[in-house]
Amino acid sequence: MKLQPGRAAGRPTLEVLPWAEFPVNEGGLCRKGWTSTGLRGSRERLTTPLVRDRETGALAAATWDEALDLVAGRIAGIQDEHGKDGVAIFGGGGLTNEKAYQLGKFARVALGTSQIDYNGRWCMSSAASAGTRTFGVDRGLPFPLADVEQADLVLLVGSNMAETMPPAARHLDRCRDNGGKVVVIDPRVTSTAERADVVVQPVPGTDLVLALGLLHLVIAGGHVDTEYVESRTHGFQAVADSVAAWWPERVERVTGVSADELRALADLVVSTRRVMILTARGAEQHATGSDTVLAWLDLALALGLPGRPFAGYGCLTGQGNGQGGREHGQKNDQLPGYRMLVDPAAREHVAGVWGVDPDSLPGPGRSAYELLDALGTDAGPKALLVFGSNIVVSSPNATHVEDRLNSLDLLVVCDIVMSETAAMADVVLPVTQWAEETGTMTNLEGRVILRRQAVAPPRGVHSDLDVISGLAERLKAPITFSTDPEEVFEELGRASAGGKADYAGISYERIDAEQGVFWPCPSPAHPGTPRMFTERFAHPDGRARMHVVEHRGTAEPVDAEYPLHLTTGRILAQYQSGAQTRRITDLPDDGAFLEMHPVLAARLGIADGDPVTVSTRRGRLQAPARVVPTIRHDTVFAPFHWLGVNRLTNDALDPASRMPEFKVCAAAVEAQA
Ligand SMILES: Nc1nc2c(c(=O)[nH]1)N[C@H]1C(S)=C(S)[C@@H](COP(=O)(O)OP(=O)(O)OC[C@H]3O[C@@H](n4cnc5c(=O)[nH]c(N)nc54)[C@H](O)[C@@H]3O)O[C@H]1N2
Ligand SMILES: Nc1nc2c(c(=O)[nH]1)N[C@H]1C(S)=C(S)[C@@H](COP(=O)(O)OP(=O)(O)OC[C@H]3O[C@@H](n4cnc5c(=O)[nH]c(N)nc54)[C@H](O)[C@@H]3O)O[C@H]1N2
Ligand SMILES: [Mo]
Repeated sequence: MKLQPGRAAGRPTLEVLPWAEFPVNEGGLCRKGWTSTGLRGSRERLTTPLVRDRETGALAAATWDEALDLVAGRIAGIQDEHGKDGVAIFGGGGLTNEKAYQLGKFARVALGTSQIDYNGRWCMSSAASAGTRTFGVDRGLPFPLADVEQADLVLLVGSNMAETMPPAARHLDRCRDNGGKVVVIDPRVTSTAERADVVVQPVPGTDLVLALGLLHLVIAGGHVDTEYVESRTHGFQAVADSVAAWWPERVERVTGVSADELRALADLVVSTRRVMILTARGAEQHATGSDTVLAWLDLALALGLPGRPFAGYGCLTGQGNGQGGREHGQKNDQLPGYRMLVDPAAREHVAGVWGVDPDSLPGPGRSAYELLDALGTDAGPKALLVFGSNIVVSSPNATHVEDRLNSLDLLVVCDIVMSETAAMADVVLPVTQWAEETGTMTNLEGRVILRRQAVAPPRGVHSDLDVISGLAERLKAPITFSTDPEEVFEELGRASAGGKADYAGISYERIDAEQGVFWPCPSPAHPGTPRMFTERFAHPDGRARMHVVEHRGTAEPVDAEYPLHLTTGRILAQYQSGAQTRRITDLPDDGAFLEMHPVLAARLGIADGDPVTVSTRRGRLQAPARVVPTIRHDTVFAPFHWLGVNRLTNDALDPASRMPEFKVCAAAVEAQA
């Protein structure tokens, strides 16, 4: 098998896109972006396939043919014994659209398995589920990011944008320069909060009640956009009835946000016209995450925001291809273009593009955590192939996940470095990274952008597309899997045609010429859709749905034994599981820490920098204390970039999105003796 570079291989990206004029980041990168080339040619890069020696237990170099023959042979054996679903796939939101699409097709056609899901389940799934229910479609931002600059008021609900999307935070600064106001809702006063006009610090996991309380005040004050609600939505009356009982003092008891603060916030919201509500992981990564987003969407609709210029609701997407990665088939229930596997017409269409019998396609499989939880059990898969995720570090209740991975007959990991998950694998396959391959990504605005290959990959390294194709061939798949990204993209366009995320009119040429193209874009003559919902929503009758949601509270309330809320998140200098950023020497890597308020620290006899033990019902972690006045007294925070933090987190899942409750569980902290 040979690596096939994209057609414009070697052409410097600068000639393709005038970056400084690119409206999303204006050529700006964050610290991780500037240093990311550090992994190129680094000794940390994997450059040869590795196969675990059964006798010594060590990973040893193998040729690509040996490794792929072995993987295909073991897959065939496992499927003979345990059925097609004996083999599972775990994908990633960092993969290009071409890879994500090809991975979904590989699972359903070459493996015939229903068992595929991906790390986006940890990421935007709650917002995706809520957006689909309310609007009939899920697109992170239904408007360009630069619209933020023209808003009168931006509400950031659980986003630390200044650390997690620094180039995007410039738009926020300009919004304020233009006279707009910014509200940050976060249990911590983050660097994003430092740029805000108003900071609201709720108890973790109570954003839902905050939204209900605001809607209560909007209705009580007579500020509902009645004309909009009547002409563009369904379900308002039931929602209005349900929030009647959420008067400010009751909201205060749940959220810790005072009744006065809530009233002031409501006054601000109703006195401004262009209000933008943006949620991120702080509000979404909860077992009530999808209901929380529904509640904020109800508020947005009652105010008549979605579709109004420079206003509305958006979800701040996570990974590089967090948006595209969730559209084209690596989700357990999904076919390309946001089509659903259970829909006979969708199966017919996509099977037609693929050249297979629709009846041969499996049905929906398990969601990400349920899949990991089932590995190696009697009813669960016996083999797992991982593409683009470091699951032992980033999954909730990680000790359990590690146990499940250890119980597998076969673990295959495709990665660029020896991640903690790769280190557990039976077979490790070294793949190309961003600059070394061509492919498209869809950003948080629904803008499809093209990243051309700029440099040659290290010798011995192949693309994920090569791996998929090589395995499919060895598994005697009924169809072939192209390794040429542009060819795959053209096929993706046909497969997505007529779907909600319709790419049929998008080509590599157009992306280059137009600074990206926004989906839906059903034909080459269509201009693409930067702003959605201006006239209608994506439900068949064009109206949005409002939803009654109830306050359920967090899955694991605090008690005498575990009296503190533990929340987790990110810091500027590290990325996700740290697999890439910890290997870049220019980035500070101080390890995990536990942030706590001086009042709590004093009560526990802890000084800044002291080693502490934080424990939950699932595990313990030792880390230095970081004593800061910016966090709530009842809450502690740890970044999840280092192994061990997720041994503490709760695997309670949201019933609709299957999102785990990363953002809150009950914890105890003590000084180390
Ligand atoms: N530096 C850096 N940037 C990144 C990443 C990274 O790993 N490092 N990862 C990327 C990815 S994949 C994603 S998904 C995004 C995530 O981007 P963000 O969502 O901005 O990041 P987080 O730090 O996970 O969470 C944001 C904030 O939520 C707060 N929070 C915790 N619990 C609650 C709660 O119950 N309610 C509210 N309102 N807030 C709460 C935390 O204190 C935190 O400041 O970042 C992307 N950018
Ligand atoms: N406690 C806690 N846990 C969390 C979160 C949280 O806020 N708190 N956030 C969650 C969120 S939002 C996310 S998105 C996840 C992310 O967590 P992970 O899914 O673990 O994400 P990464 O660390 O980016 O892992 C990606 C892996 O893919 C490799 N890789 C990079 N490019 C490629 C490629 O092109 N092909 C292949 N095959 N591999 C590649 C990288 O080297 C790395 O090992 O973590 C989740 N976990
Ligand atoms: Mo994410």
